[in-house]
Amino acid sequence: MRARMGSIAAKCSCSMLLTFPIYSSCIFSSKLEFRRIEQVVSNFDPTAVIQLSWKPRAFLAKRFLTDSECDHMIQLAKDKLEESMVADNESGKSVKSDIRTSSGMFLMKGQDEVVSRIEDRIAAWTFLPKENGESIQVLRYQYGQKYEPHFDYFHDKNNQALGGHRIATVLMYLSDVVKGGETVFPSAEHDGGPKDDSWSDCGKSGLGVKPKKGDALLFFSLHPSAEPDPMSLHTGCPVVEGEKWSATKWIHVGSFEKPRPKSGECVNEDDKCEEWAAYGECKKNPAYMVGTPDWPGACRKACKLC
Ligand SMILES: O=C(O)CCC(=O)C(=O)O
Repeated sequence: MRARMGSIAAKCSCSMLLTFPIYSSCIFSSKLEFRRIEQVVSNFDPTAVIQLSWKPRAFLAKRFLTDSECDHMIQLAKDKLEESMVADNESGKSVKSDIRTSSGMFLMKGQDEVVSRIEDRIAAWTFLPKENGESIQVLRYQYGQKYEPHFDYFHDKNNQALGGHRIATVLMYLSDVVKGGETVFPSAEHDGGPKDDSWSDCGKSGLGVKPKKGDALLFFSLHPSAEPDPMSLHTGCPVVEGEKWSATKWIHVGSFEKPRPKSGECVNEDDKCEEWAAYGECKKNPAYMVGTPDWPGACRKACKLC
């Protein structure tokens, strides 16, 4: 596969490559960039995608992530977990709630090469631009922890200000779970047929997906008309035995990038940057404060980088 892609790319002009969607960023700035894209392509096997449902639109990609990619994301997250939050339906503010009892943290977009490659692969699969995605949230569910039925599209206007509604979600399973932790769509048109006792009771309550390390679930929260799809209601079932690790990428209708300072401008993007820098955050939290060449951090001035 890798060799074939290489030879196709070598023979094609950029405009020809544009007709081959996986190569939509065909303006390879360097050989290295080409290799990176090639790796994205060779690590994504479209024949391993199963259509689960049309109402809601839901698809499962088997072996979407390698074991080492799963382990890497867990490693990045495991010392930084905090109680998960939900968006309040009226104010849109993040609040703690019994509805969602996992713990988690957000990685930085393009935090490192592995994360960046996974984000490229998500864009290649969904045909949705990378810039429309939020940063990946890594989640850990321990015994009994769950996310009760909810929609991923928002009910408040504040959370739609940047990028509009969430159109799709890619949920990546980073671990196997002994029992429970299934993702279930209770309002789906089909329930996926009979289920044996390897499923939890919650897992049996609708169209269910068992967490399997490396697999990824893609579902759309909006219809192609951009209206919310109530059938996209979904739940993360309580873990009955074992532990569940997952990583979520929410993708919006439009760009989710905050307007960046013009190039050359040396500013802090948050009033608290100087205070955080004084507490040593430039060293402790470089991904946010300093960033990477592709995704400059929010406090480069306070960290004395420009
Ligand atoms: O973990 C799951 O199965 C569901 C997670 C979920 O619904 C979400 O992160 O929006």
